[in-house]
Amino acid sequence: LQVSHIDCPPFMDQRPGTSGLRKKVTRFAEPHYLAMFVQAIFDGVGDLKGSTIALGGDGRYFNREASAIILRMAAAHGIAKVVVGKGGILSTPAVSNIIRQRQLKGGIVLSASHNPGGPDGDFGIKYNVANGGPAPESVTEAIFALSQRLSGYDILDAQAGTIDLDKIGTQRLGALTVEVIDPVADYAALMEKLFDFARMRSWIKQNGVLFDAMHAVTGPYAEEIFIKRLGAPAGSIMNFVPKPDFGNHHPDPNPAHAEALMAAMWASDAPALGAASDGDGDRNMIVGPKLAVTPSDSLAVLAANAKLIPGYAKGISGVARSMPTSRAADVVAAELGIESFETPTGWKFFGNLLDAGRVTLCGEESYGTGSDHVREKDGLWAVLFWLDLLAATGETVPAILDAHWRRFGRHYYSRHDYEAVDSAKANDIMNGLRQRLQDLKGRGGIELADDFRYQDPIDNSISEKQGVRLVFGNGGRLVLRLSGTGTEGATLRLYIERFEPRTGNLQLDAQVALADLIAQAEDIIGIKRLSGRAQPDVVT
Ligand code: VG1
Ligand code: CO
Repeated sequence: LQVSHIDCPPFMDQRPGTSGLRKKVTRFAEPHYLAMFVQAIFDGVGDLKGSTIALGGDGRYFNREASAIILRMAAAHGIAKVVVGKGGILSTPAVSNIIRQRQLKGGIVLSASHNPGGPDGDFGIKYNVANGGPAPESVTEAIFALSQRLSGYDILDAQAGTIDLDKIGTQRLGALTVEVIDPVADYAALMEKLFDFARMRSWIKQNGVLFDAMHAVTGPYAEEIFIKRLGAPAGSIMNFVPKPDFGNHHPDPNPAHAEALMAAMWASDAPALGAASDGDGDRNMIVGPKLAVTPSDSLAVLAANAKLIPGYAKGISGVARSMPTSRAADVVAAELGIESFETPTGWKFFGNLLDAGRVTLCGEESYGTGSDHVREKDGLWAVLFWLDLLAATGETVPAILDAHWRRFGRHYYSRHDYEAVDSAKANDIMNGLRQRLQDLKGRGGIELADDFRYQDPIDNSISEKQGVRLVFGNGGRLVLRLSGTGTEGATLRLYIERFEPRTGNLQLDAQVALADLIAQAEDIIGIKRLSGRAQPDVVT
């Protein structure tokens, strides 16, 4: 009727990476590029006709244009209803929650997460399935395969009308129902079920909190939760007005990119807790006065103390971490007598374990932490967990970490990123190391040298070549992998870890504690030598 079929040859570069398809905005804005990928999603997922899905994004540049195209394509595809956040905005964990609470078929998230935005920045799109989590590899591979042989896409003609994304309520677009919802309400209600808001409210009054939304999607969520529901003073949130270009920053919550927050937390009048989240609200950084918590430690601390939090008072069933994440959580799991799992990088690998009830908490070294309350990592959730933990114990962030290390020992940890390396060079470095794995075993204290292979314990699916691990007899570890979220050249990530027993020196600076291993990594792998880079671009 009002549907057009647009003929278009396939784009050959639409393979989803660690977390959906990410490209420069300029690529996404090329005629038909986004639409062809959306068609691949609709066909690749299969049975979307007559179903309801969610749609939301982190508000970055091109978010609204993309939303409008997707709605017209949803109408053309015969999708019955789309639940979309006001203004096209929904954080990644909020999408996950909406899919679960409303029992939707799935959802589309428009985000390139921690990557910079704006007309010259990045855009991204990813599909989440009915459990609320990122599509598993079987689905993303099916989408990719389709994207390579599509000959066009279906879209409702523009004359059929438009949706006012700023008007809450139900509207029609052809045969499609579009429900525009408040992006924050359901999510905030979920947080109230998990944490003791009364206790946190009085703690904030005494100790103060500072949350940096980095001009990204968590601004409105933080305003509702910290200011309105927890009574924090107005100055407790910063950069909380979302901007399409994130104020020209990387919306990446780490000490290198959240500079303003770090400065505030190093000042003499710093509040007791500082925190930040990323573009789409699934990452978190926890900071105490003059101290940033390593994400791997954060996961271990949350696991060790979960029983103090109302939502986890019954205890946790198990913990999962991505392979490059430090083994601090494993030590806690062993002590608690619960299972621990090591998965490839990317939240999609936690979904089956969470669904099966085998794990309650999951985490990644890349400032990602989450639980079975949704099927994505969740930035604000992690901040509230720490806040509630501080309120429950009356302790400070440094005291909690100190006590943790004294009980379990400390996993000194750092990640060195070499960004936008020439792809051929980066592949040579990776493959050169892979070829030497057999030789490396048994040399220089290396006990295990392999390319991580994961077999999912629930559906037995296998994922290979997930990163090289060199494990030393003394508990040290070097990991090298290529990023799957970049949009320029290749990014090499080197992860360095060393275990210090509880009786050892627990108060060193991580770079100092790891200096020998870092030098050994250069001897063995030679990233600097082979890439010609003098230093990593980002050290976390
Ligand atoms: C990075 C992180 C990974 C994370 C992924 C998505 O992937 O290392 O742990 O799951 O980003 O996070 P990669 O392949 O670049 O190392 V987000 O918040 O950017 O969606
Ligand atoms: Co993110």
